[in-house]
Amino acid sequence: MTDLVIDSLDCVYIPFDISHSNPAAYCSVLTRRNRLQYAFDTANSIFRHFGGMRNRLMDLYEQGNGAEWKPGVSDIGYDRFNLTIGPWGTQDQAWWESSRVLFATMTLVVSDTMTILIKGESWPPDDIEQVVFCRMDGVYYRPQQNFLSFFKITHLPRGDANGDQVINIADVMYMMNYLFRHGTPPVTFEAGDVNCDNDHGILDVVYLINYLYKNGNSPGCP
Ligand SMILES: [Ca+2]
Ligand SMILES: [Ca+2]
Repeated sequence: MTDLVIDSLDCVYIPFDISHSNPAAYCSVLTRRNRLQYAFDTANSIFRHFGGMRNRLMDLYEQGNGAEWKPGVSDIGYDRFNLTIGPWGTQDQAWWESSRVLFATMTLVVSDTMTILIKGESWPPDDIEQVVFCRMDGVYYRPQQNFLSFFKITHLPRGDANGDQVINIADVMYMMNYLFRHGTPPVTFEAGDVNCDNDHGILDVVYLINYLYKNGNSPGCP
């Protein structure tokens, strides 16, 4: 049973540090998909359903609640950015601390392999430079499961499912093996999502074959 006080979310603040494998590389947070005014652009929102997972905030919005959630990406620099999200309406604050649902999907543009570190070393937070999840009764908490402290992002073109920097028949075989023989997933989600519909399926294989052998469109988003 849901307790709206305990299972609530009053604010989220997550500071990130970025380190690059190549000092000359760049990283930018893709503004169009992460800024406040696009919060409920259902295809591009930071709250979009992604990779077969439901986003809790998009679910709320689709049920007629949640329009007052305010996401923002601030203090964007070469080696850092902050993600802040705050709900302004009571219904919008309903959350489930132990639920394994998607919270937000960040979109970044990278030119190399980079590591993003969530700055959450000390707990509870004593200043704004650390992760803050706050309930509507003012209690801080940390998400219970799978709270990553860092993750790597590697740039791969869509279609390069096996990650060898070439798009060819080997990627078709790799995707077939993954989809139908319980093989290894694509090296990055985007590399396997050839047709850019936020999912992996036979349509991605068809798209790749059309591109490689039938003068079809290049992999990627329109
Ligand atoms: Ca490849
Ligand atoms: Ca796809």
